[in-house]
Amino acid sequence: MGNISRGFMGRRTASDVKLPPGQYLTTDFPVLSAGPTPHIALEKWQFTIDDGTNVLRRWDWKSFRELPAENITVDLHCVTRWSKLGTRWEGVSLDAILGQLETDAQYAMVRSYGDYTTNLPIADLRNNQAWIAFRFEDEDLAPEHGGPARLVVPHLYLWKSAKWVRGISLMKEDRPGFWEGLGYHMYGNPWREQRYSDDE
Ligand SMILES: Nc1nc2c(c(=O)[nH]1)N[C@H]1C(S)=C(S)[C@@H](COP(=O)(O)O)O[C@H]1N2
Ligand SMILES: [Mo]
Repeated sequence: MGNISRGFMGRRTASDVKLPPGQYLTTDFPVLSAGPTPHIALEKWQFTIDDGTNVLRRWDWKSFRELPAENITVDLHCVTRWSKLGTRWEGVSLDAILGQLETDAQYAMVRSYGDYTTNLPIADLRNNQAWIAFRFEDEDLAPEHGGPARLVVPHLYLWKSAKWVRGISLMKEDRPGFWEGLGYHMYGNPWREQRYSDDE
């Protein structure tokens, strides 16, 4: 099939696309993990939302998979400068997860199996911008890429897309997660090149 007939869902090339500043295009899918890959049995998997004191919501794999799932096609931008375009995922929108949850908290700490954390404003998890994905390119998400399930929040640098997610802690004030505590930006907008803590 030629490029033209693939339509807007087809894979774009460097010439059709404006990448965020300082990024280059890649077609492979590098694995970037700060530690070993945890292997989580589906029977043991849980996802919880807490407010720092109490668990407010809890899903096991079965109840999580009963939530409505969506297919999304999104571009990924890693702070190590690779971008990968048109990646296809299936996942549950954070809108379905957070639902009608009433909270005056403004920030979230996303928690992973294996103890990785990353912080972001709750507003960035809502409004169809973030998903908990469990399939990638029509296959169950591979453990090295975050399976059984990972956060996908494509409008921020990819370190915010926590692999092996296990929950979200709601916070009244912003606090740094793993990379943010090591000098990476608290927000991480690739279009504004917010790589390190002293970038505006
Ligand atoms: N739990 C966890 N999530 C993580 C990481 C990690 O080390 N642990 N690395 C982050 C970083 S820095 C990047 S670039 C992406 C990489 O995702 P990939 O390995 O699927 O390419 O995952 C992010 N999510
Ligand atoms: Mo990264």
